[in-house]
Amino acid sequence: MAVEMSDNTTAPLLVAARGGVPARTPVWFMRQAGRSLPEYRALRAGTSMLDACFDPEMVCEITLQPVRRHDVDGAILFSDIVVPLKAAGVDLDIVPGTGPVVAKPVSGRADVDALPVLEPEQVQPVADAIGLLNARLGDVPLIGFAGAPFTLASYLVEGGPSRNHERTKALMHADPDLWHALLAKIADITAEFLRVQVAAGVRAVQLFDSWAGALSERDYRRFVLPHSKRVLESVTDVPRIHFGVGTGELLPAMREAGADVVGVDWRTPLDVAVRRLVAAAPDRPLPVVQGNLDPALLFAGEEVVRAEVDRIVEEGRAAAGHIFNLGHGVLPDTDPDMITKAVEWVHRSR
Ligand code: 1CP
Repeated sequence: MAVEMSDNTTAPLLVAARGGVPARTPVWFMRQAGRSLPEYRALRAGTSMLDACFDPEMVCEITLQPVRRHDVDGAILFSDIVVPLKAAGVDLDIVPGTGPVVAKPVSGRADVDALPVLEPEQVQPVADAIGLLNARLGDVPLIGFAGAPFTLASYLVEGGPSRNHERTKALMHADPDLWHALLAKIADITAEFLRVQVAAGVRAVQLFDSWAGALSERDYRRFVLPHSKRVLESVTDVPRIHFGVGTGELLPAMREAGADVVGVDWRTPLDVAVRRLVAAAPDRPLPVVQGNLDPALLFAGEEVVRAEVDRIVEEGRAAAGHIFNLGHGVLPDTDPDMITKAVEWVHRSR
């Protein structure tokens, strides 16, 4: 589906996202804001994660920190995928060292019926942060984001981080009607959260379906794809990036969800990913991809990182556009100087 873009900038990230030829290969890193930066840890000391997410000045400053330090081509809004759930009234917390923890996990019809809708004013602090950021970012595009319905459902059903997603998969198969009702409600919240961010001025969005790779393609198509597709269709005027971990087998199905850019983790080389995406839709234009340096390799030394950057840039030439990124988020102990160097090498690569 052609997307109407109101943003006529030459910002490399946005040019690449539309399949154009940017002045340099754009690069940003998932989880670039936060944990790996000493200036982030200093600023966050004494403030809980969720309090930080609802403090516009703090969101603005944390979002800017990696842009100042690394010369990245995109700023990712500092927030979390559970922020819209919290704002809408779901009782949850982000526990240091663990992640999101839900007080009363969803298990039956009454729990699904009780899920609230998100009113735009409940995430006004996020919109305010975006306003501050746009005044301070210059031409570096701000990327908004939200959690995809499946990944958010996993936190709501499991009650917290989960390795196997067993309660989630049990619900999906044992009571498909309830499952679809749950995902439809989450999709409404996610779509509203993205609409608020776009209205406030983000110039691209990423839909994080981090845990979708836990599903078979069959289950993804039946239980998840229609809901993610509906969310992506609800965002109309900025490029949309769609990302998951371990999704090599799901790439063709994910393309059907309709995003402008498909994120690829480190397990699938970008040229292989492009072949799979093309085979799934031979009549559509060549896809645009984002990825896919293994975040663990930032610990392997300069020579390794430099060679990986070259390989990935080369493999990315198979696509209509390539936004360089990691295959998943920056790991907490990563040396920030290695991130700065990787950015420099990506920029020098063409
Ligand atoms: O630069 C950035 O990307 C920072 C903004 C950001 C983003 C995009 C944060 C801050 N969280 C997210 C998205 C997010 N949150 C995802 C999708 C991306 C991914 O796959 O990594 C997911 C799955 C979460 C859920 C979450 N929140 C986890 C993972 C738990 C698990 O299941 O393994 C964790 C640890 C959090 C807390 C969190 N989010 C962000 C920060 C800086 C933190 C740590 C806060 C703290 O402990 O005080």
